[in-house]
Amino acid sequence: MKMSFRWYGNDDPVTLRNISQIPGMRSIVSAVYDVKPGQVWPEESLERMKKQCEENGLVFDVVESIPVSEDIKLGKDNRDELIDVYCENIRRCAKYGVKCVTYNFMPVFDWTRTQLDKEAADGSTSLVMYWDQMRGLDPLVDDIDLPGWDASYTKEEIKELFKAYAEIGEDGLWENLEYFLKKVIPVAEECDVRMAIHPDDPPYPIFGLPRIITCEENLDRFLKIVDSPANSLCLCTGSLGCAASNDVVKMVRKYSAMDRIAFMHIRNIKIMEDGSFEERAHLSECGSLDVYEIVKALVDTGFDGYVRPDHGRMIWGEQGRPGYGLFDRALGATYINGLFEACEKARMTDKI
Ligand code: DNO
Repeated sequence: MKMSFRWYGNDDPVTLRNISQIPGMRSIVSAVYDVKPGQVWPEESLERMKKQCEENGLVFDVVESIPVSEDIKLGKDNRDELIDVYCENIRRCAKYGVKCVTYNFMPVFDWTRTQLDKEAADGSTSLVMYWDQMRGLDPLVDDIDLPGWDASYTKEEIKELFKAYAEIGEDGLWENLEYFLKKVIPVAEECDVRMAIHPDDPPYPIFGLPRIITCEENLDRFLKIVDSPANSLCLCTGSLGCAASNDVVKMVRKYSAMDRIAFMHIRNIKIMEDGSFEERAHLSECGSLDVYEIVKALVDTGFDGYVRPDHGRMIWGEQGRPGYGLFDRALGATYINGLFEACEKARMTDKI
């Protein structure tokens, strides 16, 4: 496996130097942040990113994300032009050494939480989604300011988007995803890039918007649309794991054995009785997921893709981007590295 770390570019309080000091760190996961979604990424930005990473002994070979415009997800008339831009961005990333591109197909907004700084008994803070904070919120009435929520929409625009998604529903979203994949995956194949779809986070409808990358049945359906390693998963344990019905270990084992996981996001969550969840430290004993079994499933199936320690808590007084501080993610990386080493050595011994 290739250990990686997400970096938000030069505005990130976490520096490449910091990241390079984490033992076993290899790759940088980043994106071009200086242009709007739907625009072509300047080659200079990619070139600069590659160079900066190399100067710090790191490889820039994973992109997260090239965002998919709402008009593509909604199947609007202008989607072909937007998909052309998308493909051009894949080509440009490949030119600068990128091997894996992460994206999601979630309507309107990305991950959803109700609080970013919930304090635990030990004074650390983390992201949570509590149903009692969620209920009662109505995006058509309230000014929603949730993480992952694009605050740049006006209320009118939000209304239009909700209406449009209600009209197409899940079936329409699947059709539009299929249309997108059939255009984009051949380009990724040509460029030797693996596209990695991120599951919906959390993996169930929010505010009535359709969500489809949610469970084993739907992941099977997704992978069959274009049966190619270039059409793969970014298997995010914390996103899929928020639905108790998802058997994350089973999913990891199955899709890794099929060589359809390009990227692993590893983190732990604790599912509460009412289905709410809290992000926790990476260790198995801290949450609902068995991280040892997840890593073992990867090792048993010969996984050689990218791994990153996903969201960390804020600890030791660190201030920064919620979920993306240095300290707890570095602890996560070290823990995950330890699990890999142990599982790999045990496997070698078994073989002898
Ligand atoms: C959250 C991330 C997601 C992810 C996108 C991929 O921290 O895992 O925002 O980057 O969904 O497009």
